[in-house]
Amino acid sequence: MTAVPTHCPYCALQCATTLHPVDRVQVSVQPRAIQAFEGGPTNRGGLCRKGWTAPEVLTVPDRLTTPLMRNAAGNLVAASWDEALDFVADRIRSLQASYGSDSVAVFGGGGLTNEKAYALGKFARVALRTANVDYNGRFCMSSAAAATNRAFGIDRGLPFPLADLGGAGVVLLVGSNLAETMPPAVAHLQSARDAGGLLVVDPRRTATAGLTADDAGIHLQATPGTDLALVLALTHVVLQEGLADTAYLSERTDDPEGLFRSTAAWWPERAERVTGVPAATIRRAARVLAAAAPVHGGDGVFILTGRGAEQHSKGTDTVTACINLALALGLPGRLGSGYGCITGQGNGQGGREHGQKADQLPGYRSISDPAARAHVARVWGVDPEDLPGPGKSAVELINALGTAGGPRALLVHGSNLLVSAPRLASVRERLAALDLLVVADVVPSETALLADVVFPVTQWAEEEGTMTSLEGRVLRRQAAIAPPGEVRSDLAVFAGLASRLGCGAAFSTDPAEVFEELRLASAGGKADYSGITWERIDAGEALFWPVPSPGHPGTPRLFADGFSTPDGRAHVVAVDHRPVADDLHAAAPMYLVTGRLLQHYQSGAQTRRVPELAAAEPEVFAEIHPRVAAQLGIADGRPMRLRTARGSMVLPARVTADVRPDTVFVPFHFGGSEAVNELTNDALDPVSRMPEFKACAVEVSAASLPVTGVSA
Ligand SMILES: Nc1nc2c(c(=O)[nH]1)N[C@H]1C(S)=C(S)[C@@H](COP(=O)(O)OP(=O)(O)OC[C@H]3O[C@@H](n4cnc5c(=O)[nH]c(N)nc54)[C@H](O)[C@@H]3O)O[C@H]1N2
Ligand SMILES: Nc1nc2c(c(=O)[nH]1)N[C@H]1C(S)=C(S)[C@@H](COP(=O)(O)OP(=O)(O)OC[C@H]3O[C@@H](n4cnc5c(=O)[nH]c(N)nc54)[C@H](O)[C@@H]3O)O[C@H]1N2
Ligand code: SF4
Ligand SMILES: [Mo]
Repeated sequence: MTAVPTHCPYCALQCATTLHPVDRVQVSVQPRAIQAFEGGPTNRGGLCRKGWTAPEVLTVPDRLTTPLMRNAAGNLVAASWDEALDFVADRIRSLQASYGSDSVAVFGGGGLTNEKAYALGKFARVALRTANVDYNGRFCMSSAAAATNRAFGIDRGLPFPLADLGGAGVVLLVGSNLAETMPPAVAHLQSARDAGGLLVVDPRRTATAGLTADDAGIHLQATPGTDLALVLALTHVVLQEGLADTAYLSERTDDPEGLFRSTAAWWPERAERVTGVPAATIRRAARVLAAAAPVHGGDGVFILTGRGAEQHSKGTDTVTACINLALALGLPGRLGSGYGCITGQGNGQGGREHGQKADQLPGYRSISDPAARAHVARVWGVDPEDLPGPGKSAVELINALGTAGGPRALLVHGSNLLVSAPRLASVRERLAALDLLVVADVVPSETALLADVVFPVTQWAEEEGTMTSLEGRVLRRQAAIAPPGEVRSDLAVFAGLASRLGCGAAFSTDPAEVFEELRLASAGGKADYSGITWERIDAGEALFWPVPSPGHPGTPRLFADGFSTPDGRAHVVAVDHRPVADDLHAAAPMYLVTGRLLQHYQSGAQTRRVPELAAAEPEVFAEIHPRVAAQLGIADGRPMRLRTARGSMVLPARVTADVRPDTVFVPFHFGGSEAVNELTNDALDPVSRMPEFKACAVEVSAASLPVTGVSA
């Protein structure tokens, strides 16, 4: 076999790689510079440590290679595909006969290819006829998606190519640790750093915040959960000091007055009391932002949000405040400026466009829109009346499992809920209350180990398909090797179950065929893929959606001529600050903040199995400030206890001055007794239904117990 051009399996940067098969089951990987759109390739020919070691996951010793079924003794044992599919189809049929079609739920993932994600949504709506389908993007992108839909009428994480950052005078990163979560992307921050314009809002001095050193920018080390107040104050200064782009505001937004009103009360001294960021620093940051804005002849400003700003019960409003700041500066739709959200998962963007989300149909259509239903029903060959309506969002779906009237069966494709969902004690309880749990995965994840039936599925280097990067660029994933053992695509699970359930609609197991159908289903939708073909991508075309016809060049930059709202203007939504849902009190006087490490990916199901990565970060820990550690008698490397309203956990301390004194930080990549989601809060954002992973009150104490252990 020859070298195969494809992309990294992990994050949304989707670094281009070349795979060289070394034998039947293993590949070696090299970075590849892809034909770029103007300013240069997104990864600049680089890979992070996870990308370099990704081939290891193909041959981990416990790779799933046959279907597994739980036997009478309660053990998972090998089974044939026919046995496993027959069993699952029988159980689904009898549960739906007793409890109705909504009694079977499906949970998808933003790591699935577009083809898999599309087939999953169609399978849920057409074969199961259930409203209950949602996915882990609810934990990830949903607040930014809700805010951008509200303001711009469309949600494409970056409405411009990443390389556009390359010429900017200022990049403001709100709650993003880009240097650890997408290391090759840091190259695009250089021009802002050179201009002294890298602004980073993070309660920790992360590797990214560290890039502001030596006058390269400003680290605004705000109190967790206070970004909204901070951004309102930045906007206040821009407006009060006459630095706003007033012509832009009146031409391109619907309510400049509303913007003034909603920020009028957020003078910097007031924001200082809430955020801990000195008023003088807020003023300085606002002036740096304005000086680089196009209206003042600057080199351009990008405002970007990450999960640190979004994973809150007010995440949608925080992103809205960032968009309002961008509007005040006249950025969105201007070449070399803009607002964007940094999508996380490999196909986090495409995964939210083709129907895995409870309220969506392919092409980013609304499942409540009669015209959208009619279009998609026609492509699927079903009656629009037979399509279910919107279902429950991820956390609400999990909380309903096994309750009276709630789903009694759950099929999981591409998520390790038992590590990554908030408030795990309740997740465990809800999963245990199910009559049937089916998990498709590549490895025996914590969630798969709890299932009644496990399907072994293909991963990146073994499959064909497409992924949509954080820029909205559609990329090809190509197979370099054949899958091992009895491994099949998720597509085979959907097709095998659909036919056994007597579903008349077509479920192809050929991803190329599925993509052709996705093109039709997305045609005319916001995320219109109808002009994209695998051949065009393979020929090296840089195709950013929408691509509404075969001859269309794609849309690298949105909003140049108007926004996707009915009146073409950006909608100003007035928002105000509010506290964290589970805020500090006398018994829990510090914030627990969670997030990522460079070495691990998500629930760690894949990266904890890579020896080099596991050796680099073998176990969970908590970052704590030296002053507080000393007060509490906690020494570096020694056990400390964290207690929140959800549970308590003992873990080793990593004493570091990089974290605010009122904050402890714990990575969420570890399972079992090391899972920090035992402690996190599942309070939801009212608009996006995003849970508040990023901040809750915690009591911290020294512990004498052995390190790592969870108790209620
Ligand atoms: N190494 C690695 N890379 C990844 C992933 C991974 O698991 N590992 N996952 C991918 C995915 S799916 C995603 S979504 C992205 C996420 O990428 P990021 O958003 O960069 O990642 P996080 O570490 O979750 O959060 C970013 C920062 O938010 C800070 N933070 C916490 N609370 C607050 C707050 O209230 N306000 C502010 N301003 N900051 C706060 C944290 O200290 C953290 O440094 O990464 C992608 N890339
Ligand atoms: N406390 C806390 N919790 C968080 C976050 C946080 O910042 N803090 N971040 C949240 C965010 S942003 C995200 S995105 C979620 C992610 O958390 P999860 O949803 O758990 O994501 P992964 O760990 O990527 O899980 C993907 C699973 O799918 C498997 N897999 C890989 N490819 C395929 C495939 O093609 N098909 C199938 N069927 N399976 C496949 C992998 O082996 C893995 O077990 O975590 C969320 N949880
Ligand atoms: S930055 Fe993301 S896509 Fe690039 S190599 Fe690392 S994990 Fe893979
Ligand atoms: Mo994510």
